[in-house]
Amino acid sequence: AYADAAADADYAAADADAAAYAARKAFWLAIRDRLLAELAAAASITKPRSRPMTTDTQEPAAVPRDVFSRISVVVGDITAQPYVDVIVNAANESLLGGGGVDGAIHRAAGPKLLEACRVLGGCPTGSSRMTPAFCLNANLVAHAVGPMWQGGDKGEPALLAHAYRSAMRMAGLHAAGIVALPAISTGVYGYPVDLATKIAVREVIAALLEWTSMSVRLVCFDEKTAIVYQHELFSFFHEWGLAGGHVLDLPDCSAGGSK
Ligand code: AR6
Repeated sequence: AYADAAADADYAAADADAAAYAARKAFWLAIRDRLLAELAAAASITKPRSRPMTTDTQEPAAVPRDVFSRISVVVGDITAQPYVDVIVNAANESLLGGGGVDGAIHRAAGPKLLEACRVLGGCPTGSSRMTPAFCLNANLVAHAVGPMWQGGDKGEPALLAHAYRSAMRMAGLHAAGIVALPAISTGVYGYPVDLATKIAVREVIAALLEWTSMSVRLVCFDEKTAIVYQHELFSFFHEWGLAGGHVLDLPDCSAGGSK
């Protein structure tokens, strides 16, 4: 009778998980449908709209379709991801750890990460430094230092772009196949998510054009950020005339990971 009760409890828990999963999946499918409807409504636009330049990155003349198949957006904890070659950290200039994703990465990597960071002696804003990943399920960590948001007129866009570019370049030079990235500067540093996302997407695409065997997993800690990323990716590839032929990966909601 005890075994039966335990089995019943297992089945009930599994049913609850399945219901939660179905609800989250329906949520994402509704968002995808809305975005597709927006794209269809905008289909009369045939040439790229002009976008405000947020960084000094050159607009690519054309974005090959495969670039978009090398980007996925997931919701979750970056330290709990399946193996990646490089995890990008949102660090500060001291490189000596902190809260947010930095704290999570140091906790998961173990104390050797702090020792390795100490040797580096800091890193200026807009740049990055590489260390081993120690106990993380990854090979290397690129510690990127994004800017603190101070209203947007203190060079924040260029500094954020350079932080991404530096980390992606580090990853490329280390022959990374897959790179996991958090939304740098959008937590403790207060960078507005919509503005930061435009820069992140642009820099990631520029890097994927350069490093042709690299893939990127954009790891969002919350669903709201993931929606902004999805939206920016859709609008970016719509602008470059690639809509219709490719469906982006939906975030892996089964992994959970809301704040
Ligand atoms: N996995 C993925 N994303 C996460 C995680 C996680 N485990 N934890 C937080 N985020 P933040 P910043 C998201 O504050 O704004 C640190 O103290 C978070 O929701 O980690 O660049 C450093 O030492 C947000 O979307 O980094 C610096 O002093 C994003 O990661 C300072 O914070 C970045 O939030 C850097 O601030």
